[in-house]
Amino acid sequence: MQSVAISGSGLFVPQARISNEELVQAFNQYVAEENRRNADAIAAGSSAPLLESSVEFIEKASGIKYRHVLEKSGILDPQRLRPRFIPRADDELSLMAEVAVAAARQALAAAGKTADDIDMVICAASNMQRAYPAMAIEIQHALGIAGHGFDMNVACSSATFGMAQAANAILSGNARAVLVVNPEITSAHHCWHDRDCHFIFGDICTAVVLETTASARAGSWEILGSKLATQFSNNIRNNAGFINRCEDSDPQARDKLFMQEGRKVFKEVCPMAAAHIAEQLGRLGISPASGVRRYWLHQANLSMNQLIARKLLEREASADEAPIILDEYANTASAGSIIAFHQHQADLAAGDIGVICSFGAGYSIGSLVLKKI
Ligand code: CO8
Repeated sequence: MQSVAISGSGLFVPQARISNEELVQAFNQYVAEENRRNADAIAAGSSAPLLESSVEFIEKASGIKYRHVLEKSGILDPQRLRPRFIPRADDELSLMAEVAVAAARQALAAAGKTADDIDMVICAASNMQRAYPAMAIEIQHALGIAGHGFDMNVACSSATFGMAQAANAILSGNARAVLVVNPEITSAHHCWHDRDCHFIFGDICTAVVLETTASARAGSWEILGSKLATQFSNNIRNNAGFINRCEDSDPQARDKLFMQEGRKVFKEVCPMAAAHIAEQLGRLGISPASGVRRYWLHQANLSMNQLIARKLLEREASADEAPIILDEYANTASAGSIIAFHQHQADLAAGDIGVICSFGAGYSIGSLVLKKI
């Protein structure tokens, strides 16, 4: 029977990098300025002062040390706290397509494929730069790919859900090979002035090529199975959308950016993700503790990954078993588990089993069990 493999991956990393120290310095300057501006109301007790952030808290609570971003100066400007992007003309390549093309070229080269080999492009990410035309179609055009493309958004699970759709398209004969790109420009929909979460996100783009196992190069990863699950939750939410202007709501209001109940997310998603992976491996007859060589988990929070891996292995996981990349890149939404896969798969041997698993807003969980061929 025909099966599908991931035959190449690519990673675009923005050059600009922000340390926790730099981020906290800018944030605390914003806090001081806001508190000065509101001094009378604070003194009268009608307004609470904003509280400072701290490097120690960020590292302890999340494990994040750095994040890469497409534009640093605007984020670190205490009067702005958001990136400064220059508008582009409609006939210029859009920012999201630009980073996707850079990652895609690497993935194509790694797979030993050219544009002529690809029949379908999926742009899967937690936010799209515009409503239409689809980002995927612009990326397809920029790369000179025939066939078709479409966008999809399942927040942090966009990449895994996208790969599952790609595999189905190949199995059904709709495409010979599929390019899945995950341009995550999280800096533009992240709330850099919210102390509870200002440190969480970074920008990145990942890309993978999927094709039949028969046509894939040696060293590719056969997909033994994929499992997708969603369960509605408001604990991670962003209310920005095209209806906003007709509601006459404030486009700058807090709810038009990423919001979360971080504690609840942590408590609810960890057991769901561990059970999801265990159930899928069980169906494939693979032991989570002894049958899996590597877990490429979603990268939101270090303790979260340690807890999920501990539930699966029934002991602490080593960095070799469940690599962490969020210290360098922070949470990159759907790209996180793919970065881990991209950077930590070459050393494994033919026959080794690995699991990619994403979890996040929706809630949404997507896992792929892979075998190196
Ligand atoms: N500095 C100092 N102290 C702080 C700070 C700070 N920056 N922030 C909070 N504190 C204080 C709080 O005030 C609190 O104090 P007290 O105990 O006195 O009340 C104390 O620290 C503890 O606060 P929390 O309970 O909030 O801290 P946690 O230990 O829970 O850590 C985390 C917070 C890191 C957010 C943690 O809860 C977490 O990581 N949760 C999981 C989050 C997660 O996985 N979310 C997934 C979202 S990603 C996703 O699905 C993609 C969405 C689309 C992408 C959008 C891109 C923009």
